[in-house]
Amino acid sequence: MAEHRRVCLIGAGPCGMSFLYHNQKHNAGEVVCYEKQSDWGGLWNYTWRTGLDEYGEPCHGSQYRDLWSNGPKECVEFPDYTFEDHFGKVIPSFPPRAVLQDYLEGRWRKANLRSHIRFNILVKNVTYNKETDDFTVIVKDLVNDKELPSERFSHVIVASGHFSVPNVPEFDGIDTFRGRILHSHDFRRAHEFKGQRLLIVGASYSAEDLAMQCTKMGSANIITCWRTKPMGFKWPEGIEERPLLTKIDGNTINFKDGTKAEVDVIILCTGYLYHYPYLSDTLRLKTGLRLYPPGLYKGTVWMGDGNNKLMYLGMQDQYYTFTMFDIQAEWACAVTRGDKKLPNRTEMELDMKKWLEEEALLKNCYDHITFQTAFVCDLAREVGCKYNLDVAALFNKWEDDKHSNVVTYRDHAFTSVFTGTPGIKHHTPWIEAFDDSLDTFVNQTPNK
Ligand code: NA7
Repeated sequence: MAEHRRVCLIGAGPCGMSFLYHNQKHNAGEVVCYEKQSDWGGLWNYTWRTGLDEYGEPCHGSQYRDLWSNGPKECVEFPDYTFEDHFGKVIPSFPPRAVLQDYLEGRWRKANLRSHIRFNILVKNVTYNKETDDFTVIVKDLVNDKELPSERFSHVIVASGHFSVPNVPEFDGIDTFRGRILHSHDFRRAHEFKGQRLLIVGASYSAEDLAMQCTKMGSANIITCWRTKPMGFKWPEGIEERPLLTKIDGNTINFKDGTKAEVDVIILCTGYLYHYPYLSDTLRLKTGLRLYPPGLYKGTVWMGDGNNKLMYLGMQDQYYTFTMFDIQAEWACAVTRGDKKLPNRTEMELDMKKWLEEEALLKNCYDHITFQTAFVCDLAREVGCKYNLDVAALFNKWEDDKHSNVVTYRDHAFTSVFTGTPGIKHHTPWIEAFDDSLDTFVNQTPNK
């Protein structure tokens, strides 16, 4: 039995690293962090692999090589470690993947967090022991292909993400398609689709960004199709939106509006599953993508089986990302330390109900931003955070920019609310910027 606080942390991505960060800051004691990948960073740890990893486990990575931030970095900035702190200067607002990864790693390196992580360790089983009010965790050492002796923990923090197990629907006639079919989880390089006619299924972030990336890299033409609601952007030439496909017949795609099109490739941008096979049934969060997944007090404490000692980080649909994960982790860390006392179950249920009722009334992206801002600020209040984390005005401006021009929204400059230093523009408009190296972006050197 774990007689004292001993925390099992699952995942060393931005959420898990924030938990380690706050645990260290409070000198709060033992946290064992298990990470199945060989490096930290979660989804920011880019891999060329798709399908299975080197140990035969499902490949976690969903990042593509050409990814540039689709939101201003000023909306994800840590108040206690700004981009200016990290790079020593102001940089433009929409960095490529490597720049964001470097920023995250800078904060983690500064706090010396690496030694707390056990890499290449897969969590296989987590169960709650009612009699002893603790958890038994079984893990596997992937390098040595060996299950390790089970361990006991007072708390479990699930930070293994929810954008790595693809949701892959079936479509009538898809087995007759003669071209390549892939999910956005397996998309790595847009160059591959140069000159090709693409069908993109879905109408959310991945559909929007892959359509834009592939156009930028020279795809012939792209049709995106939607199920519930079109994205509705003013698309550049070469991209069009149609209602959902109804049937596939060879390379011919039939759509709900009666139109047809010939395509070479189908990319399913159909989202991800919440998939936690290592958790016993009563501990498992079961939800779709929501701003307030039901069953989590303060979006964090699992209410499903009443132990209040299992917490989930970052399970929300996201506008705020790094800062939301960070305040959530700070709050969760305070709960595990006993510094933040949880109210009784009735009060927790009432609190969740209030958020869920508000979530049900949201109508558009601006409402979503207001809702998530309130969620983040509520957690900040709960832990007595000295910073104002509200960047709703920046998010609203970003939505305006994107709806006014989806090609140029990344060319705008935003001002950090924490440093107040006015933002600067990138030397090259995003649509013409092909060099996504850190050096070129940060040092504003021209395209190589
Ligand atoms: P999302 O945001 O979960 O979006 C999934 C999209 O896929 C959404 O438009 C869904 O339509 C659509 N979808 C799901 N199932 C189907 C079926 N069966 N048929 C047609 N369309 C379907 O995932 P993304 O990958 O775009 O974004 C994930 C994160 O990556 C995002 O939060 C960013 O942080 C980056 P619906 O609207 O439900 O009808």
